[in-house]
Amino acid sequence: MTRVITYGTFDLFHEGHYRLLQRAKGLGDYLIVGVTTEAYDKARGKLNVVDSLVTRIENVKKTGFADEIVIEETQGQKVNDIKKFHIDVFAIGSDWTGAFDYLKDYCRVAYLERTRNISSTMLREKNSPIQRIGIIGSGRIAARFLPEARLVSGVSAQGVYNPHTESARRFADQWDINVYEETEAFYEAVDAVYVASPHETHYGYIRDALAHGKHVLCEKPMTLKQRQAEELFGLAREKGRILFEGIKTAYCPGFHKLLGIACSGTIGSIRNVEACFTKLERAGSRELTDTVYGGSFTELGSYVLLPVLKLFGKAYEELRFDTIRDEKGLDIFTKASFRYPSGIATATCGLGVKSEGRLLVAGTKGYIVAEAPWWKTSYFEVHYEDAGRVEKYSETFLGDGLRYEISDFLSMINGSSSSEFKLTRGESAAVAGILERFLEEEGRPAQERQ
Ligand code: C2G
Repeated sequence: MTRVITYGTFDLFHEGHYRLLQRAKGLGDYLIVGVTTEAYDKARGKLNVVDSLVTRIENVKKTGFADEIVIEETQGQKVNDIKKFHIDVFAIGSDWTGAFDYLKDYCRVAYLERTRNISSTMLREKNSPIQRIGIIGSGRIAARFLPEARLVSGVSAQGVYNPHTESARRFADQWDINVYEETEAFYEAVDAVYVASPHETHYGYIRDALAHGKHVLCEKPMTLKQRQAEELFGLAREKGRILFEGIKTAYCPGFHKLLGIACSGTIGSIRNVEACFTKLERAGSRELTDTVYGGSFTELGSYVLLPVLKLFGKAYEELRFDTIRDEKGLDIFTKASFRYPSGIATATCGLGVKSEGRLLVAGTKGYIVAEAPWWKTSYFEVHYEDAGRVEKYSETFLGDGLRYEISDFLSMINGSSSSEFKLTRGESAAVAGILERFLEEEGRPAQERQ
């Protein structure tokens, strides 16, 4: 009996998949089909999978070609499967020609000609038209966004707007996108907007973009006032548009896994959360010279508040800030201390003081620790009373990580999945409320430009 194996995601099952399975089955007597998990697809950079694993398996089953279906979860699994299932032939589409030659040591490798003019990507684009994203702002963050957006299928960077037209023009040239000098023409040309302008201008731009019926992905901090965040989410709902705050850690697969483990009871009840992120800035940087909106907490606070709010919620009983300021009065190191009914937390950040950037979640049975850069979580450990027992977890974090939030933003626009739970509207508004209170206590209340 000749045993054949093939693998795939089989998203939005189509004729190309059908024909591949049919021919793979024709190569032998028994066909095993490996269907990828979402986590494995994410790890290999395939971000926009629409169908759930269950649906994809069902679709493979329905063809009647698969004698057995297995789940493909990790890199390196193919070799083990081939040995385990005594495989004679490994089959895969010709788009992979050469990529699996290393399996020739274990079985015959067959590259089957790919069916032309059909692909899951094409179907995804047909079902949900490409979202043309316009970028507001042309600084460092906007420059980080573009290469990441290019890796997410289903979005295209349409152009840039910045009232400082010189900067916008330079940016557009560099990235080969359009430049818009008037907001009306800009909104006319786009479906969604990425706001990467200075903090104090976010509110005005978001309101404007929503009023024009555009979806909005806004850099953190979305606003510096809770009431404004709530108002904007209300407006988005009214307009039937997605408003999404880009605290990238919230969408990063490793951080998501860490939260899952923390909430699973593995470390017991959570009693303490300590999050720290410091980044020494150059003396002349905007962050250290803007005496109204600069400083460590407006810059990095969103990151360190995130695990606190995710793990303990928004209903803290006490909040106190301790701050070290520079000669201009700007906070260069800030510690926000929270008291909750069942635990305590600190969110610490610095631009002028260096500390160990780590995330620590302590519970009644053990603790989780993720070292810097935990805000791009790719590795963490779970420790227990028995010092010899350490569980290690790793997760892929590709590039700058913005691709994850862009991909989630897109899924929410297309209605294919809801990522709202990763950072809820309430959590976003709570972050704004904490930043607002901090700025008030610092004697520099936010006055967003309208
Ligand atoms: N395929 C095809 N013709 C198409 C589209 C896809 O023959 N028009 C084949 C692919 O070459 C692959 C299978 O259908 O053999 C599944 O394709 P995908 O769902 O895109 O999965 P893929 O990312 O190719 O999975 O471990 C995963 C595998 O290594 C590859």
